[in-house]
Amino acid sequence: MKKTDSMNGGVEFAGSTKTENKIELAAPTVETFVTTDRKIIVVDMDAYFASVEQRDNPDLKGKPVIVCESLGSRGVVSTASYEARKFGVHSAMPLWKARQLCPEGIFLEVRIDVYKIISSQIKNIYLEYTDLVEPVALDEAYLDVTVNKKGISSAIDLAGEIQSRIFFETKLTASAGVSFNMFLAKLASGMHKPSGLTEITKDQVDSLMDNLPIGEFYGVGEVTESKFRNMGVETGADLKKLSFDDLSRLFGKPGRSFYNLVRGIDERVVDPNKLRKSIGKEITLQADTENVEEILDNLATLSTDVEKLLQVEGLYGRTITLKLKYGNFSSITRQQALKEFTDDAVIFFNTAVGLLKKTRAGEWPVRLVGIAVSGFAPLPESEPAVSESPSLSATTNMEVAQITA
Ligand code: TTP
Ligand code: MG
Ligand code: MG
Repeated sequence: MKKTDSMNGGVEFAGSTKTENKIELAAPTVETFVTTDRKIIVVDMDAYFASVEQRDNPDLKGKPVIVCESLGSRGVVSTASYEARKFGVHSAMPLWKARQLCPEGIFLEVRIDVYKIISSQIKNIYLEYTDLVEPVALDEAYLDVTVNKKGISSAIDLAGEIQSRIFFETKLTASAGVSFNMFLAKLASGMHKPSGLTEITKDQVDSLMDNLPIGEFYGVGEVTESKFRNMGVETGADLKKLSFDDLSRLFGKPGRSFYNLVRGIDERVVDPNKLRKSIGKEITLQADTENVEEILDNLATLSTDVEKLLQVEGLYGRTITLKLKYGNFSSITRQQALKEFTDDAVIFFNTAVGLLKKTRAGEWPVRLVGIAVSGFAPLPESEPAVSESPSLSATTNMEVAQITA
Protein backbone atom coordinates (compact mmCIF):
# COMPACT_ATOMS: atom_id res chain seq x y z
CA MET A 1 0.00 0.00 0.00
CA LYS A 2 1.11 3.55 -0.57
CA LYS A 3 1.21 4.20 3.16
CA THR A 4 3.88 1.57 3.71
CA ASP A 5 5.78 2.60 0.61
CA SER A 6 5.88 6.12 1.83
CA MET A 7 7.24 5.01 5.17
CA ASN A 8 9.89 2.86 3.57
CA GLY A 9 10.81 5.75 1.33
CA GLY A 10 11.38 7.82 4.44
CA VAL A 11 13.64 5.26 6.06
CA GLU A 12 16.04 5.52 3.15
CA PHE A 13 16.88 9.03 4.26
CA ALA A 14 17.07 8.19 7.95
CA GLY A 15 18.54 10.89 10.04
CA SER A 16 17.27 13.94 8.19
CA THR A 17 14.49 16.13 9.61
CA LYS A 18 12.51 15.61 6.43
CA THR A 19 12.45 11.87 7.02
CA GLU A 20 11.16 12.21 10.54
CA ASN A 21 8.32 14.38 9.29
CA LYS A 22 7.43 11.85 6.65
CA ILE A 23 7.22 9.00 9.12
CA GLU A 24 5.10 10.98 11.54
CA LEU A 25 2.67 11.92 8.83
CA ALA A 26 2.41 8.53 7.22
CA ALA A 27 2.15 6.19 10.16
CA PRO A 28 -0.90 7.04 12.24
CA THR A 29 -3.46 8.55 9.88
CA VAL A 30 -4.19 6.94 6.57
CA GLU A 31 -6.82 9.67 6.07
CA THR A 32 -3.95 11.97 5.11
CA PHE A 33 -3.97 10.23 1.75
CA VAL A 34 -7.68 10.40 0.91
CA THR A 35 -8.13 11.91 -2.50
CA THR A 36 -11.61 13.32 -2.94
CA ASP A 37 -11.01 15.54 -5.93
CA ARG A 38 -11.13 12.89 -8.63
CA LYS A 39 -14.28 12.46 -10.74
CA ILE A 40 -14.87 8.82 -11.56
CA ILE A 41 -17.88 7.44 -13.43
CA VAL A 42 -18.95 3.82 -13.81
CA VAL A 43 -21.39 3.03 -16.58
CA ASP A 44 -23.09 -0.36 -16.50
CA MET A 45 -25.71 -1.45 -19.01
CA ASP A 46 -29.07 -2.64 -17.67
CA ALA A 47 -29.75 -6.39 -18.11
CA TYR A 48 -27.35 -6.11 -21.01
CA PHE A 49 -27.70 -9.29 -23.10
CA ALA A 50 -31.45 -9.53 -22.43
CA SER A 51 -32.02 -5.85 -23.29
CA VAL A 52 -30.23 -6.31 -26.61
CA GLU A 53 -32.52 -9.26 -27.40
CA GLN A 54 -35.61 -7.22 -26.48
CA ARG A 55 -34.38 -4.32 -28.59
CA ASP A 56 -33.82 -6.51 -31.64
CA ASN A 57 -37.15 -8.30 -31.30
CA PRO A 58 -39.83 -5.90 -30.04
CA ASP A 59 -42.19 -8.85 -29.37
CA LEU A 60 -39.95 -9.62 -26.39
CA LYS A 61 -40.41 -6.20 -24.77
CA GLY A 62 -41.97 -6.45 -21.31
CA LYS A 63 -41.53 -10.22 -21.27
CA PRO A 64 -39.35 -12.49 -19.14
CA VAL A 65 -36.33 -13.04 -21.41
CA ILE A 66 -33.60 -15.36 -20.22
CA VAL A 67 -30.34 -15.42 -22.15
CA CYS A 68 -28.21 -18.54 -21.71
CA GLU A 69 -24.71 -19.59 -22.67
CA SER A 70 -26.32 -22.59 -24.34
CA LEU A 71 -29.76 -24.12 -24.35
CA GLY A 72 -28.44 -27.64 -23.71
CA SER A 73 -29.31 -29.61 -20.63
CA ARG A 74 -26.32 -28.16 -18.79
CA GLY A 75 -26.92 -24.59 -19.90
CA VAL A 76 -26.35 -21.69 -17.52
CA VAL A 77 -28.15 -18.34 -17.40
CA SER A 78 -26.02 -15.42 -18.63
CA THR A 79 -28.61 -12.85 -17.65
CA ALA A 80 -32.32 -12.34 -17.25
CA SER A 81 -34.52 -9.37 -18.19
CA TYR A 82 -35.95 -7.44 -15.24
CA GLU A 83 -39.31 -9.12 -15.93
CA ALA A 84 -37.67 -12.54 -15.49
CA ARG A 85 -35.81 -11.48 -12.36
CA LYS A 86 -39.19 -11.13 -10.62
CA PHE A 87 -39.39 -14.93 -10.80
CA GLY A 88 -36.04 -15.24 -9.04
CA VAL A 89 -34.04 -15.99 -12.18
CA HIS A 90 -30.50 -14.59 -12.19
CA SER A 91 -27.05 -14.88 -13.80
CA ALA A 92 -25.09 -18.11 -13.26
CA MET A 93 -28.23 -20.10 -12.43
CA PRO A 94 -28.52 -23.51 -14.11
CA LEU A 95 -30.97 -23.43 -16.99
CA TRP A 96 -33.12 -26.23 -15.57
CA LYS A 97 -33.71 -24.21 -12.44
CA ALA A 98 -34.61 -21.09 -14.42
CA ARG A 99 -37.14 -23.14 -16.41
CA GLN A 100 -38.62 -24.37 -13.16
CA LEU A 101 -38.91 -20.88 -11.67
CA CYS A 102 -40.14 -19.24 -14.84
CA PRO A 103 -41.88 -21.73 -17.14
CA GLU A 104 -43.30 -18.93 -19.29
CA GLY A 105 -39.80 -17.48 -19.80
CA ILE A 106 -38.42 -16.94 -23.29
CA PHE A 107 -35.09 -18.74 -23.38
CA LEU A 108 -32.51 -17.55 -25.91
CA GLU A 109 -28.90 -18.35 -26.66
CA VAL A 110 -26.23 -15.61 -26.36
CA ARG A 111 -25.20 -13.65 -29.46
CA ILE A 112 -21.80 -12.53 -28.24
CA ASP A 113 -20.74 -11.05 -31.56
CA VAL A 114 -23.70 -8.65 -31.49
CA TYR A 115 -23.05 -7.62 -27.87
CA LYS A 116 -19.38 -6.98 -28.70
CA ILE A 117 -20.20 -4.66 -31.58
CA ILE A 118 -22.54 -2.65 -29.33
CA SER A 119 -19.86 -2.55 -26.61
CA SER A 120 -17.38 -0.99 -28.99
CA GLN A 121 -20.02 1.51 -30.15
CA ILE A 122 -20.51 2.51 -26.52
CA LYS A 123 -16.78 2.71 -25.87
CA ASN A 124 -16.48 5.16 -28.75
CA ILE A 125 -18.98 7.40 -26.98
CA TYR A 126 -16.85 7.33 -23.80
CA LEU A 127 -13.75 8.20 -25.79
CA GLU A 128 -15.38 11.44 -26.92
CA TYR A 129 -15.27 12.52 -23.28
CA THR A 130 -12.02 11.04 -21.97
CA ASP A 131 -9.20 8.72 -22.97
CA LEU A 132 -9.12 7.36 -19.42
CA VAL A 133 -11.58 4.52 -20.06
CA GLU A 134 -11.09 1.12 -18.46
CA PRO A 135 -13.61 -1.47 -19.64
CA VAL A 136 -14.08 -4.25 -17.09
CA ALA A 137 -16.63 -6.34 -18.94
CA LEU A 138 -18.62 -6.10 -22.13
CA ASP A 139 -21.23 -3.90 -20.46
CA GLU A 140 -19.24 -1.91 -17.95
CA ALA A 141 -16.46 0.66 -17.85
CA TYR A 142 -14.72 3.06 -15.50
CA LEU A 143 -14.12 6.59 -16.76
CA ASP A 144 -11.91 9.21 -15.12
CA VAL A 145 -13.47 12.52 -16.15
CA THR A 146 -11.61 14.76 -13.69
CA VAL A 147 -10.19 16.43 -16.77
CA ASN A 148 -12.38 15.76 -19.80
CA LYS A 149 -12.39 16.63 -23.45
CA LYS A 150 -15.65 18.60 -23.25
CA GLY A 151 -14.65 20.68 -20.25
CA ILE A 152 -17.76 19.61 -18.31
CA SER A 153 -17.14 20.30 -14.64
CA SER A 154 -20.06 18.34 -13.19
CA ALA A 155 -19.45 14.59 -13.37
CA ILE A 156 -23.18 14.02 -12.83
CA ASP A 157 -24.04 16.16 -15.86
CA LEU A 158 -21.40 14.35 -17.87
CA ALA A 159 -22.68 10.91 -16.82
CA GLY A 160 -26.25 11.94 -17.69
CA GLU A 161 -25.11 13.10 -21.09
CA ILE A 162 -23.37 9.78 -21.69
CA GLN A 163 -26.53 7.86 -20.71
CA SER A 164 -28.54 9.90 -23.22
CA ARG A 165 -25.96 9.38 -25.93
CA ILE A 166 -25.93 5.63 -25.31
CA PHE A 167 -29.72 5.51 -25.52
CA PHE A 168 -29.81 7.68 -28.64
CA GLU A 169 -27.24 5.54 -30.45
CA THR A 170 -28.10 2.03 -29.22
CA LYS A 171 -31.67 2.27 -27.86
CA LEU A 172 -30.39 0.62 -24.68
CA THR A 173 -30.40 1.96 -21.15
CA ALA A 174 -27.42 2.21 -18.84
CA SER A 175 -27.02 3.03 -15.17
CA ALA A 176 -24.22 5.28 -13.99
CA GLY A 177 -22.46 5.89 -10.72
CA VAL A 178 -20.37 8.92 -9.87
CA SER A 179 -17.91 9.40 -7.04
CA PHE A 180 -14.32 10.28 -6.19
CA ASN A 181 -12.93 6.77 -6.42
CA MET A 182 -13.54 3.57 -8.34
CA PHE A 183 -15.06 1.53 -5.51
CA LEU A 184 -17.64 4.17 -4.61
CA ALA A 185 -18.50 4.91 -8.24
CA LYS A 186 -19.14 1.21 -8.85
CA LEU A 187 -21.27 1.00 -5.73
CA ALA A 188 -23.27 4.04 -6.87
CA SER A 189 -23.85 2.55 -10.33
CA GLY A 190 -25.83 -0.34 -8.86
CA MET A 191 -27.99 1.72 -6.50
CA HIS A 192 -30.83 2.76 -8.77
CA LYS A 193 -30.99 0.32 -11.63
CA PRO A 194 -32.34 0.45 -14.30
CA SER A 195 -31.52 3.85 -15.84
CA GLY A 196 -30.12 5.03 -12.50
CA LEU A 197 -27.81 7.99 -12.06
CA THR A 198 -26.36 8.11 -8.56
CA GLU A 199 -23.61 10.10 -6.94
CA ILE A 200 -21.86 9.26 -3.69
CA THR A 201 -20.41 12.41 -2.15
CA LYS A 202 -17.77 12.47 0.54
CA ASP A 203 -20.18 13.48 3.31
CA GLN A 204 -22.29 10.38 2.55
CA VAL A 205 -19.39 7.98 2.82
CA ASP A 206 -19.38 7.35 6.57
CA SER A 207 -23.01 6.31 6.98
CA LEU A 208 -23.01 4.44 3.68
CA MET A 209 -19.94 2.42 4.59
CA ASP A 210 -21.22 1.71 8.11
CA ASN A 211 -24.39 0.13 6.73
CA LEU A 212 -22.82 -1.70 3.80
CA PRO A 213 -23.01 -5.51 4.08
CA ILE A 214 -19.51 -6.96 4.30
CA GLY A 215 -19.93 -8.95 1.08
CA GLU A 216 -20.28 -5.74 -0.93
CA PHE A 217 -16.78 -4.47 -0.24
CA TYR A 218 -14.47 -4.71 -3.24
CA GLY A 219 -12.37 -7.86 -3.01
CA VAL A 220 -14.63 -9.68 -0.55
CA GLY A 221 -15.57 -12.94 -2.24
CA GLU A 222 -17.51 -15.83 -0.77
CA VAL A 223 -14.60 -17.27 1.21
CA THR A 224 -13.59 -13.93 2.72
CA GLU A 225 -17.21 -13.10 3.46
CA SER A 226 -17.75 -16.26 5.47
CA LYS A 227 -14.45 -15.67 7.29
CA PHE A 228 -15.67 -12.20 8.24
CA ARG A 229 -19.10 -13.48 9.27
CA ASN A 230 -17.53 -16.13 11.47
CA MET A 231 -15.71 -13.30 13.21
CA GLY A 232 -19.02 -11.45 13.69
CA VAL A 233 -18.24 -8.87 11.02
CA GLU A 234 -21.50 -8.28 9.11
CA THR A 235 -21.24 -4.64 8.02
CA GLY A 236 -18.82 -1.82 7.40
CA ALA A 237 -19.40 -0.59 10.95
CA ASP A 238 -18.08 -3.94 12.24
CA LEU A 239 -15.19 -3.81 9.78
CA LYS A 240 -14.18 -0.37 11.02
CA LYS A 241 -13.54 -1.79 14.47
CA LEU A 242 -10.68 -3.93 13.16
CA SER A 243 -7.24 -2.37 13.18
CA PHE A 244 -4.99 -2.04 10.15
CA ASP A 245 -2.60 -4.57 11.67
CA ASP A 246 -5.36 -7.09 12.43
CA LEU A 247 -6.75 -6.91 8.90
CA SER A 248 -3.29 -7.13 7.43
CA ARG A 249 -2.48 -10.18 9.56
CA LEU A 250 -5.78 -11.89 8.78
CA PHE A 251 -6.08 -11.17 5.05
CA GLY A 252 -2.69 -9.89 3.84
CA LYS A 253 -2.76 -7.22 1.14
CA PRO A 254 -6.55 -7.36 0.61
CA GLY A 255 -6.93 -6.81 4.36
CA ARG A 256 -5.09 -3.50 4.09
CA SER A 257 -7.37 -2.57 1.22
CA PHE A 258 -10.49 -3.38 3.30
CA TYR A 259 -9.16 -1.05 6.01
CA ASN A 260 -8.98 1.75 3.44
CA LEU A 261 -12.20 1.01 1.55
CA VAL A 262 -14.37 1.27 4.65
CA ARG A 263 -12.85 4.73 5.20
CA GLY A 264 -13.71 5.79 1.65
CA ILE A 265 -10.18 5.28 0.35
CA ASP A 266 -9.48 3.51 -2.92
CA GLU A 267 -6.30 4.52 -4.66
CA ARG A 268 -6.75 2.40 -7.81
CA VAL A 269 -6.48 4.50 -10.94
CA VAL A 270 -8.50 4.13 -14.13
CA ASP A 271 -6.08 2.36 -16.44
CA PRO A 272 -7.01 2.28 -20.13
CA ASN A 273 -4.09 -0.06 -20.87
CA LYS A 274 -4.83 -2.58 -18.20
CA LEU A 275 -4.17 -5.95 -19.72
CA ARG A 276 -6.55 -8.79 -19.29
CA LYS A 277 -5.04 -11.48 -17.04
CA SER A 278 -6.34 -14.40 -19.00
CA ILE A 279 -8.69 -15.27 -21.81
CA GLY A 280 -10.24 -18.66 -22.04
CA LYS A 281 -13.21 -20.73 -22.87
CA GLU A 282 -14.64 -23.86 -21.35
CA ILE A 283 -17.37 -26.24 -22.24
CA THR A 284 -19.49 -28.52 -20.13
CA LEU A 285 -19.97 -31.73 -22.11
CA GLN A 286 -23.42 -33.09 -22.90
CA ALA A 287 -22.56 -36.11 -20.76
CA ASP A 288 -19.50 -37.07 -18.73
CA THR A 289 -17.00 -38.92 -20.92
CA GLU A 290 -14.00 -41.22 -20.67
CA ASN A 291 -13.52 -40.98 -24.42
CA VAL A 292 -10.27 -39.11 -25.14
CA GLU A 293 -11.22 -38.56 -28.80
CA GLU A 294 -14.28 -36.62 -27.70
CA ILE A 295 -12.14 -34.48 -25.40
CA LEU A 296 -9.68 -33.83 -28.23
CA ASP A 297 -12.52 -32.74 -30.52
CA ASN A 298 -13.61 -30.27 -27.89
CA LEU A 299 -10.05 -29.03 -27.36
CA ALA A 300 -9.77 -28.36 -31.09
CA THR A 301 -12.96 -26.27 -31.04
CA LEU A 302 -11.91 -24.46 -27.88
CA SER A 303 -8.46 -23.68 -29.34
CA THR A 304 -10.05 -22.03 -32.36
CA ASP A 305 -12.50 -20.13 -30.14
CA VAL A 306 -9.70 -18.87 -27.91
CA GLU A 307 -7.66 -17.83 -30.96
CA LYS A 308 -10.65 -15.71 -32.07
CA LEU A 309 -11.05 -14.18 -28.62
CA LEU A 310 -7.38 -13.19 -28.56
CA GLN A 311 -7.56 -11.78 -32.05
CA VAL A 312 -10.55 -9.61 -31.13
CA GLU A 313 -8.49 -8.13 -28.30
CA GLY A 314 -5.26 -8.02 -30.34
CA LEU A 315 -3.43 -10.05 -27.71
CA TYR A 316 -0.65 -12.64 -27.79
CA GLY A 317 -0.13 -14.91 -24.83
CA ARG A 318 2.42 -17.48 -23.83
CA THR A 319 0.95 -19.42 -20.93
CA ILE A 320 -1.53 -22.11 -21.80
CA THR A 321 -3.80 -23.60 -19.16
CA LEU A 322 -5.83 -26.73 -19.61
CA LYS A 323 -8.74 -27.14 -17.22
CA LEU A 324 -10.68 -30.30 -16.62
CA LYS A 325 -13.56 -30.93 -14.29
CA TYR A 326 -14.09 -34.60 -13.53
CA GLY A 327 -17.45 -36.28 -13.02
CA ASN A 328 -16.95 -35.99 -9.26
CA PHE A 329 -16.76 -32.18 -9.71
CA SER A 330 -13.10 -31.90 -8.76
CA SER A 331 -11.31 -29.43 -11.05
CA ILE A 332 -7.68 -29.55 -12.07
CA THR A 333 -5.52 -27.33 -14.22
CA ARG A 334 -2.29 -28.10 -16.03
CA GLN A 335 -0.23 -25.20 -17.26
CA GLN A 336 2.66 -24.70 -19.66
CA ALA A 337 4.59 -21.56 -20.56
CA LEU A 338 5.89 -21.21 -24.10
CA LYS A 339 8.95 -19.30 -25.23
CA GLU A 340 7.08 -17.23 -27.78
CA PHE A 341 3.94 -15.15 -27.52
CA THR A 342 1.28 -16.44 -29.83
CA ASP A 343 -2.41 -16.35 -30.77
CA ASP A 344 -2.22 -19.51 -32.86
CA ALA A 345 -4.94 -22.13 -32.34
CA VAL A 346 -2.66 -24.94 -33.55
CA ILE A 347 -0.13 -24.15 -30.84
CA PHE A 348 -2.88 -23.92 -28.23
CA PHE A 349 -4.22 -27.29 -29.32
CA ASN A 350 -0.85 -29.06 -29.41
CA THR A 351 0.05 -27.70 -25.99
CA ALA A 352 -3.29 -28.74 -24.55
CA VAL A 353 -2.86 -32.24 -25.98
CA GLY A 354 0.50 -32.50 -24.20
CA LEU A 355 -1.06 -31.28 -20.97
CA LEU A 356 -3.98 -33.69 -21.29
CA LYS A 357 -1.52 -36.57 -20.92
CA LYS A 358 -0.81 -35.33 -17.42
CA THR A 359 -4.42 -35.77 -16.36
CA ARG A 360 -6.77 -38.69 -15.65
CA ALA A 361 -8.65 -38.12 -18.92
CA GLY A 362 -9.51 -41.51 -20.39
CA GLU A 363 -9.57 -43.11 -16.95
CA TRP A 364 -11.95 -40.87 -15.08
CA PRO A 365 -15.18 -39.41 -16.48
CA VAL A 366 -14.65 -35.81 -17.61
CA ARG A 367 -17.46 -33.29 -17.26
CA LEU A 368 -15.90 -30.03 -18.44
CA VAL A 369 -12.95 -29.05 -20.63
CA GLY A 370 -11.38 -25.60 -20.87
CA ILE A 371 -8.41 -23.78 -22.37
CA ALA A 372 -7.13 -20.42 -21.17
CA VAL A 373 -4.26 -18.25 -22.36
CA SER A 374 -2.47 -15.78 -20.12
CA GLY A 375 0.88 -14.02 -19.84
CA PHE A 376 0.02 -11.47 -22.49
CA ALA A 377 2.33 -9.18 -24.39
CA PRO A 378 0.78 -5.85 -25.32
CA LEU A 379 2.46 -6.03 -28.72
CA PRO A 380 4.19 -8.96 -30.40
CA GLU A 381 7.15 -6.77 -31.28
CA SER A 382 7.85 -6.12 -27.61
CA GLU A 383 9.36 -9.57 -27.28
CA PRO A 384 12.60 -10.20 -29.20
CA ALA A 385 12.60 -13.49 -31.09
CA VAL A 386 14.18 -16.01 -28.77
CA SER A 387 14.66 -18.86 -31.16
CA GLU A 388 14.07 -19.63 -34.79
CA SER A 389 12.30 -22.82 -33.98
CA PRO A 390 8.57 -22.58 -33.47
CA SER A 391 8.72 -25.55 -31.16
CA LEU A 392 7.26 -25.27 -27.73
CA SER A 393 9.43 -25.12 -24.71
CA ALA A 394 8.11 -25.77 -21.25
CA THR A 395 9.54 -23.38 -18.74
CA THR A 396 7.01 -24.04 -16.02
CA ASN A 397 4.74 -26.90 -15.33
CA MET A 398 2.37 -26.16 -12.58
CA GLU A 399 -0.48 -28.03 -11.11
CA VAL A 400 -3.36 -26.59 -9.20
CA ALA A 401 -6.10 -28.82 -7.93
CA GLN A 402 -9.29 -27.65 -6.38
CA ILE A 403 -12.51 -29.25 -5.36
CA THR A 404 -15.64 -27.45 -6.33
CA ALA A 405 -18.98 -28.00 -4.70
P1 TTP B 1 -24.05 -7.58 -15.38
O1 TTP B 1 -23.75 -6.14 -15.60
O2 TTP B 1 -23.60 -8.19 -14.12
O3 TTP B 1 -25.62 -7.82 -15.44
P2 TTP B 1 -26.69 -7.24 -16.42
O4 TTP B 1 -26.16 -6.15 -17.28
O5 TTP B 1 -27.33 -8.36 -17.17
O6 TTP B 1 -27.79 -6.67 -15.43
P3 TTP B 1 -27.68 -5.39 -14.49
O7 TTP B 1 -28.78 -4.50 -14.94
O8 TTP B 1 -27.90 -5.89 -13.11
O9 TTP B 1 -26.33 -4.78 -14.69
O10 TTP B 1 -23.46 -8.43 -16.55
C1 TTP B 1 -23.40 -7.94 -17.88
C2 TTP B 1 -23.59 -9.08 -18.87
O11 TTP B 1 -22.57 -10.05 -18.68
C3 TTP B 1 -24.90 -9.80 -18.70
O12 TTP B 1 -25.95 -9.17 -19.44
C4 TTP B 1 -24.59 -11.17 -19.18
C5 TTP B 1 -23.11 -11.35 -18.89
N1 TTP B 1 -22.94 -12.20 -17.70
C6 TTP B 1 -22.77 -13.57 -17.88
O13 TTP B 1 -22.73 -14.06 -19.00
N2 TTP B 1 -22.65 -14.36 -16.76
C7 TTP B 1 -22.69 -13.87 -15.48
O14 TTP B 1 -22.59 -14.61 -14.51
C8 TTP B 1 -22.86 -12.45 -15.32
C9 TTP B 1 -22.92 -11.83 -13.93
C10 TTP B 1 -22.98 -11.66 -16.45
MG1 MG C 1 -25.06 -4.62 -16.42
MG1 MG D 1 -21.80 -5.27 -15.55
